[in-house]
Amino acid sequence: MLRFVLPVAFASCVVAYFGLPYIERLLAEWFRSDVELRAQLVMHSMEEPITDLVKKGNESRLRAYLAKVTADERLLAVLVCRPDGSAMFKTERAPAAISCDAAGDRNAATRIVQLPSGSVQISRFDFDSAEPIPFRVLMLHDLSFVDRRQRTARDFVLVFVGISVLLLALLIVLVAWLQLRRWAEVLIGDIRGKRFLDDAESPRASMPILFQVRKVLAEAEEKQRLEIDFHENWTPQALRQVVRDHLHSAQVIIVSNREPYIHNFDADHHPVVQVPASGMVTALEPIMRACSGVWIAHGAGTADRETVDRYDQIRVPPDDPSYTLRRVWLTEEQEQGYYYGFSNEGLWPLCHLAYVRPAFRAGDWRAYEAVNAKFADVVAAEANTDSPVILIQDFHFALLPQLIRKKIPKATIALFWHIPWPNAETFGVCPWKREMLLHMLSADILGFHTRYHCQNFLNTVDRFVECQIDHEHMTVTLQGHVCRVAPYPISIEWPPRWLQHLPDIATCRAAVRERYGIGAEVCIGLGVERWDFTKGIIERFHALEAMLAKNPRQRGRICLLQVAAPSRAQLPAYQALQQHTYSEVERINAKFAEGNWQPIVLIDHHLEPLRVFELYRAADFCLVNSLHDGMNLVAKEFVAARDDEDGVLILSTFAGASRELAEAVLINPFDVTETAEAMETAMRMGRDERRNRMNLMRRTVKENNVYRWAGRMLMDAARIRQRQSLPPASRRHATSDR
Ligand code: GDG
Repeated sequence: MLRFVLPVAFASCVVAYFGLPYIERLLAEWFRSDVELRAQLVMHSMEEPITDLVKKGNESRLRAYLAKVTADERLLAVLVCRPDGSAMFKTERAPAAISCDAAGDRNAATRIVQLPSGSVQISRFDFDSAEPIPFRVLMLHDLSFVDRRQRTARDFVLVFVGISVLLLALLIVLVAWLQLRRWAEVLIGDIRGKRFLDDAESPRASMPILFQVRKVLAEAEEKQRLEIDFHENWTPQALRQVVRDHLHSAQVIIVSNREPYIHNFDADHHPVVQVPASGMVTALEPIMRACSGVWIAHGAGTADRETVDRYDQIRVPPDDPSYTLRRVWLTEEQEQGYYYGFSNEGLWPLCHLAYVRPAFRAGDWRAYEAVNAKFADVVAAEANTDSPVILIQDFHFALLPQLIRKKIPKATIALFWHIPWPNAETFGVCPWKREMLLHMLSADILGFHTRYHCQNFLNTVDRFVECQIDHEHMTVTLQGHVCRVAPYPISIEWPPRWLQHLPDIATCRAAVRERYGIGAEVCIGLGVERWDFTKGIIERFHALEAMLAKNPRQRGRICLLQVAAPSRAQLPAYQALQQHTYSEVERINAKFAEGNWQPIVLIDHHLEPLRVFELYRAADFCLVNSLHDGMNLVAKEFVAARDDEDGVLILSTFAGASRELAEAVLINPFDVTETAEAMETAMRMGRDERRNRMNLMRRTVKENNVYRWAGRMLMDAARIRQRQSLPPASRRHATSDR
């Protein structure tokens, strides 16, 4: 307020300082000429009587006459003087200091004399031709009233200026406040809706200051994005910095079904820790190591309960504890309905176009609801602040965003969907589609691997939910809540920590050949997956069969080493897949085996991560022919493991990874012939081409590592938190800006 009032007050003082003397002078001039006119008027009216009385020498009548005339308070006195300067007559109030000489010479008809009692104006009238005695009259007017009026006028002007300044200042403050409030509202609307310069044609863009601020905001955001996008060296330290600087060290909570460390009893009833075969765990574990925090997951191991403390917590990783794992216990029925039933027999086949029919049972849905509610309770119990950052993982927890939002309204919630999102028609077969979508939209961020999956999601929301969708900014607004839908292509840590425990490539190759009985001249093709029908395991066997049938020269020269880590083995579809796998391996091996050579070596159990990475280093090519896959981390792990810049990656175009690893040999996994040819291409490919392709892919995975994946999501979470911390924009902007 002072900043507005002071300049106005200062300017008014300057005007008053220079203007007041001028006004005073002007007023004095006016009053004096008025008094002069008055003196002439009075003289005019008394000229005849006074001449007559002087001529007659009748002093008593002259006294009486002049006493009447000077009864006027302003007319102080009249002096009648002889030509020699002596006084013929003086009225009573004539000041002693003024004599007939005071009139001055005859050229100056008027004079002003300063007396202690105030100023006096003397007007002189000469009657030179009067008979018998010429005389002159001095008329004295009291001018003290002029001083009084000047003072009054000055006081009035000062009060007037003071009040005007005050009113003006108030007006300026009011207008400025209204204007600033409006700009603030518009800016807050812009910042919330991330609309900076894209509506430059709108009338609001005509406000120059606003335009400038928006421009700066747009530049700042762009700079931040570029910094993130071109940050080539995303490391655990960089991620920690994001949490510290941008999220102000907020508590980070991860929620997933699968736990990063499972404790199972071995044959001697000793708890043994195991890292599960899971792409989600592969990606999230290094992030938790970097950010600390709490990871909440289903305790599914046989020794899990024995290894937690009384709060169901355990510090992990076991060798270097850096974060807390909080285990949640489910009953067998809950696990059956929520995990095996709705998640894996319903949503998994629904989201993967692998032509396995999804099964939806009301009982499974109820279990899914109950388990989601249970996890929401645990999240609320583990939150140690009212605004934690909660990273929910995968399709097991579609209901969690809304359930958590109700318990922790200020939480920043991100749900990452690790599997593909199908098109609207496909998703439409889910009986609880609307409930799922409404719950998901309570998140602040919904992440998918690819833009295509985001578009599918937005189209699905468009079809089944009444809400506002901004396709340009990829946001969905439902009942005032804005949910950002964005692609975050997941990745792996770089460099993978397992590499430091492994010897050079030649030693790894020798060890693997020895372990699995593969001859020195035999080319090693590798497949690593959870034993899942989406991964195309049977299809790759058929491709190998087709290649060996078509090209007998390759017999004895290639061995496909297939790791199939058992997964969801309780479910009929997975049991059938396992049986089918065994029978196909047996059939194809029997068809082509020669001497010690057999075309397929099946590793039908879970391997330790170190052994998996040893296989990557030993392989000549890695075959990733998923029928449908959100991303596929095996492809990225293979590339990361090859610090010799050798090896060929064959990759399905239906895996999200194919969007980034364009230098792989890309295939349609449903086309057996094409896959067979790709294997031959890999076997034939020269060293230079292998190096060039591998180099490019290694650069991509190095730059787009998992720290960058998490960093981008956490930066977006930080931006959302910043926006939410702003005061609410006015209703008008809140609706019109979206
Ligand atoms: C989902 C999406 C998305 C495999 N066998 C063993 C083992 N693995 C490890 C691999 C890799 C991981 O499992 C599998 O990664 P995928 O990416 O293929 O994963 P899914 O489990 O299907 O995961 C997928 C992923 O989420 C991440 O968002 O990419 O599209 O379906 O890390 O090395 N690990 C160990 N032993 C094994 O026998 N230790």
